[in-house]
Amino acid sequence: MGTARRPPSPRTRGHRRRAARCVWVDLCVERVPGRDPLSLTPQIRSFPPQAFAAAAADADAPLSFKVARPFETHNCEAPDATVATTRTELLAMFRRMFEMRRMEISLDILYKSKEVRGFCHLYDGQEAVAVGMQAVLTPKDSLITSYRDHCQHLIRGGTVAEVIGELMGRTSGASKGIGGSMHMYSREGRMYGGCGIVGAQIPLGTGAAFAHRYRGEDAVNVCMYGDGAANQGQVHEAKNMAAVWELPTIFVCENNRYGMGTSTGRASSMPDFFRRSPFLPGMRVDGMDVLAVKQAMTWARARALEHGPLVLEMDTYRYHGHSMSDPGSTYRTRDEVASTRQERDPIDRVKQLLLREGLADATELKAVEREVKKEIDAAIAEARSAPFPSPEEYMAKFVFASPPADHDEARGVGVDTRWKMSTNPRQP
Ligand SMILES: Cc1ncc(C[n+]2csc(CCOP(=O)(O)OP(=O)(O)O)c2C)c(N)n1
Ligand SMILES: [Mg+2]
Repeated sequence: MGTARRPPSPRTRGHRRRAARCVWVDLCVERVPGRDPLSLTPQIRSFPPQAFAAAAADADAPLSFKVARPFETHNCEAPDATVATTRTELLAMFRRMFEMRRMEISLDILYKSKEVRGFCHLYDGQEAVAVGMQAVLTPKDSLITSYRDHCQHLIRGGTVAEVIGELMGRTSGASKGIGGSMHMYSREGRMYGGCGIVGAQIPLGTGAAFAHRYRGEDAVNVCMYGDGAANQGQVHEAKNMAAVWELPTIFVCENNRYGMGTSTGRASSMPDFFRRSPFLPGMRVDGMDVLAVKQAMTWARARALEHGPLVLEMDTYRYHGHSMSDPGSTYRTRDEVASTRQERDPIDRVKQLLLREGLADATELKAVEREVKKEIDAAIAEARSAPFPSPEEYMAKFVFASPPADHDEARGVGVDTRWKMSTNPRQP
């Protein structure tokens, strides 16, 4: 590794910090009105606000709302509790979250009718986390997450058809139908998965943040993990390195209150995940409030670019069980799930806000829901008509190794690098 590839030394950090500060000023300029709500970039597919094309002339007039639950912080000051938004953005957030909910419920049905097989981890209940983040992230930022990744693919410019196609094992899927539910991926959206090994994405995300800094990009990495994964050793190793190198990493811990059937109270000796790393700033956010997530993310992104890593704990809730094999009712009561739906549902909260403030009426919102349902049905139809990957094209290439033509000379294919095909007793 040459000098140019070394991480920033303490001596160069000041310089980089100053560079990052200028960058943020530029981003602020770029982020003023004119930008479509929740869109990443015209090149990347994202939610088109056509449903609201006929919106009132003042649809983009500035509005502000105070978050209901204060931010709790560790090692830092909290951002302002008043969030700036517009009617257009709120409608877009409502539509986007409804789209995610409908997609996940449709996948549940497709799974039960065996059109989707394999692993399947649904995101319903947690939509506000993804959508609040989407309102802030730019195309240059990158994101990596666990196996609960369908909606993260959407916020990085992916489509519902790609998610459904992937789960149905079709070539139209995000990973060409060979990855399945846990392996969404989008190079153009800088969405690096979709990781099945609990916690494995955290060092990878830290590496992506290193790459952003190394290349001098004005970008952060959003590194997402669950409350269960928070107890993994590699999380702490990665956070330490991110802190030493002042990497622009936003560690987002989605605390949905349960791991794979175990509550945080039983599995974590210290379930205040935002306080877990004494050396990192941390903040707990109401992850069922999309505006609170947006505000937290705006603050976190600016801070990470200027000062390096921090932790956001999103206090959220998962309606479905851990995966399709978990009914989700053996370690929590039905009452708990029902009362969370009733009192904290992220979609209902935005809907009520829109209605209460006279920003939309019930008929308008119903029309949005109808439009989304049609869109999801069309994505299912598209997936059904797409081909399955052919074994020759995919399985032989990515799953099974075939010996190279000069296999007798091939080295390094066994545990012993001196191993040769001709000495393999299994070869005829
Ligand atoms: C290294 C490793 N250990 C165990 C598992 C099995 N496993 C899969 S998910 C999970 C729980 C993770 O819970 P959490 O991080 O809270 O995420 P959530 O499923 O709630 O989104 C476990 C133990 C795994 N996939 N990888
Ligand atoms: Mg969890």
